[in-house]
Amino acid sequence: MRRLSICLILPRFEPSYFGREYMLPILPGDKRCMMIGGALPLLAALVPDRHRVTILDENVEKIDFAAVRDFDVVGVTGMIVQKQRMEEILDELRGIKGIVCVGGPYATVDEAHFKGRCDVLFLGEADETWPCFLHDVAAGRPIQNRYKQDSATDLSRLPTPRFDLVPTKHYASASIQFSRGCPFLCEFCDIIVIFGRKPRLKQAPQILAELDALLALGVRHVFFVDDNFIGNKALAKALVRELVEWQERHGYPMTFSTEATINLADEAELIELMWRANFSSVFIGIESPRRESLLETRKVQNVRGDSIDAKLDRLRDGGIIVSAGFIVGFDNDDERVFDEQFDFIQRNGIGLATVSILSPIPSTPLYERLARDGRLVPDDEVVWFEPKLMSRETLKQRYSELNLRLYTPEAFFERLFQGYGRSAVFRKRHREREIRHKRARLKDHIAGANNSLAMIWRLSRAIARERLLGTMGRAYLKAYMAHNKPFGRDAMPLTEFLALCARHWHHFKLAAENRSYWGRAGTRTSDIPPMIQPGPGLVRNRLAS
Ligand code: B12
Ligand code: SF4
Repeated sequence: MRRLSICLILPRFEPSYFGREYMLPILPGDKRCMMIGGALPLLAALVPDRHRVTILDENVEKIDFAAVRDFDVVGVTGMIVQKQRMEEILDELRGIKGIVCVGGPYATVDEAHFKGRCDVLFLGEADETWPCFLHDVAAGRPIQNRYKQDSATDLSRLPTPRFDLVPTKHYASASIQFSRGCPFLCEFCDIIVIFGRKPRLKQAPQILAELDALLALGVRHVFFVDDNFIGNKALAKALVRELVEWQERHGYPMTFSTEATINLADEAELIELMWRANFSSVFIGIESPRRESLLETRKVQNVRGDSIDAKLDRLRDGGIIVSAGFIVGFDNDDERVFDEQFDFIQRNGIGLATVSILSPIPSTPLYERLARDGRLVPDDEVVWFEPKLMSRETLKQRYSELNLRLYTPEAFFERLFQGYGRSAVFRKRHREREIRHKRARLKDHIAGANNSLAMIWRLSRAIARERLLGTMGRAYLKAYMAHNKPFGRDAMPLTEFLALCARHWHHFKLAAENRSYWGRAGTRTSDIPPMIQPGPGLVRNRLAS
């Protein structure tokens, strides 16, 4: 048996709404990436003990290709937005002596794309195939060029991911996966194609062991990267009960967030438990305020029961901040939908709203339908299908405008504080969370003033670089005085407000750069309404270029 050296690579992301690349340098410390990705630490944990594993996240450190060439096995992961960078990395690795493997969500849905670009392809889950493959390599037995598991992974048998191989201090948060799969049927989603509709889950002790490991490494925020945290509500509830006890036992050292479907709003007991377990926010795919568009895309859970507005109010009253995803470009979307989306997001006080253009991912029912109807346009990187009620150009243009409107400082802070002001219960819980947090992290509390000063300096520098210090600085000050200060003792602490400014700056800059949701630059638009040109700075400069 040979002792193998294995290198696992996560390619760089382009700046995107999710990556918060423009926010990270403003935060205290040296944060380089939003989140520790789930795949590599798990794959590393699945490597038999005798081998040596290295994790290389290009979002945190540069890849030294000369060094990578010496490994026996090199594995590259990636999702669809990393396609181009995956190609570049695989080109660099061409001809190395080690075996080049590719796996992950993109390879799984577009196998053909990787033909000839790697030695071995792993499709779908690889929790069983990956260690078997390594075993064969080490034993000098023949290997296949394509691995696909016969059956779905039993998550209750997964080991604790090797978080110890990751430089945790450079990440704003870590990820833990509790379940895979989702019971719903949204037409554009590849989750149900890759992971199936019956959620498979880890056991609570596994999750607690992962939390212990992360806590020991200094991690203070964990994102549960489930496709739908409440895919199995009974077991989610049981886990959250354990999380409450874990937090109490350790003095509330962590905050949590996750992704869930809107029917969470109908689960009063679960919301209460999540609040007690210190879940600060939940990302929900709201997609559209338009009922016909939701029905078209089979997002039926969003039209059931009372209105989405009422559901969002219940979540807010439970102390949970909702960030949400929206989609434009459905067959039922005409040009009025952009105003409807804007009004909905403002009305419901959704500060962090991420709007995307409908994206037919290969393998999804949406992709199949559009292919059947001859409506796919593979050459277009931003809108790679023919919309029904508007042209591709109009969709791009109106999408850019919508993002710019949503992320003017005025619109952003107005909706955010409107939501904050709407629920006294929310504000009370928000304050309680702060107290919990400060008790748990006295050291951070003492560092609070220093952190605020550091953020003011870093934010000012970032804004000044874009020649927007006057305009944006005034806008932030105005937002603080007009929206936050009037709340008196309920007002957000300065560090939290500054972190919000940093978030706003990230979204504003992305919108101004006219990047699409997928992180690639969208088409340039010269006809931007004057109301969203904040002055002689970024927006006009970038968009005119
Ligand atoms: C966490 C997450 C993120 C994080 C990424 C953090 C990071 N630093 O990596 C953030 C929030 C930034 C993110 C953003 C986006 N994401 Co995302 N994300 C996820 C999520 C929820 C979990 C990923 C994860 O950690 N999984 C846990 C690991 C263990 O699973 P895994 O990666 O599949 O790995 C297993 C196998 O695939 C395989 N494997 C994986 N890689 C490799 C490599 C080798 C060599 C081998 C052998 C095996 C192997 O082995 C693993 C164990 O079985 C997934 C959904 C999901 N369930 O996976 C979506 C998902 C990956 N995201 C997706 C998308 C589309 C996006 C966004 C474009 C928007 C969106 N819909 O959320 C943005 C893009 C951001 C950008 N432009 O930069 C899609 C990808 C579609 C595709 N087929 O490529 C997914 C599948 C969800 C979806 N359908 O929307 N995302
Ligand atoms: S609810 Fe989310 S994860 Fe589930 S099928 Fe719909 S988009 Fe996919």
